[in-house]
Amino acid sequence: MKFYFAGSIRGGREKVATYIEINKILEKYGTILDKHVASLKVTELEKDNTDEEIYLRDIAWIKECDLLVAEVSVASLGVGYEIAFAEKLNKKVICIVDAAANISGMINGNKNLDLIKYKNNEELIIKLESKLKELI
Ligand code: 6K6
Repeated sequence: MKFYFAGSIRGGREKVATYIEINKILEKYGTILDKHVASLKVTELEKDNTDEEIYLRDIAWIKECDLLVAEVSVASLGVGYEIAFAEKLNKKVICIVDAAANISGMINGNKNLDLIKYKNNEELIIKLESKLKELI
């Protein structure tokens, strides 16, 4: 199982600790194509890539993945774009959101997406593992 993980970068890194927790779970079930999104060193890891190179590489990885998992608590143009792109390709998409976040209506209202709402890390882990077992 190949995963693409989407999480806010220039939209804000407030939820990076949650991205790291999600990536730990995904690694139990398959390979994450883009590990840098959940890294504390993303700026350093990507410093030699132009935005055009990043865009072309990320689009290719979304085409390659079996499942896109997006943490959507922090509003991000890039994450929204990636979700819509994956949906158009008929990829499976799981969105994960902090129950206290002000989630976009374009995600909350799209019943084509699997949406996991969590109040704490324990709940997130239980719900994500259960969803992965259902889909894989
Ligand atoms: C690092 C620090 C600032 O800019 C960078 C390099 N930029 C990116 N590197 C890797 N992936 C990126 C970058 N910009 C956007 N993405 C993709 O879009 C990732 O796959 C994320 O899921 C999403 C983040 O979008 P923004 O709009 O929050 O940056």
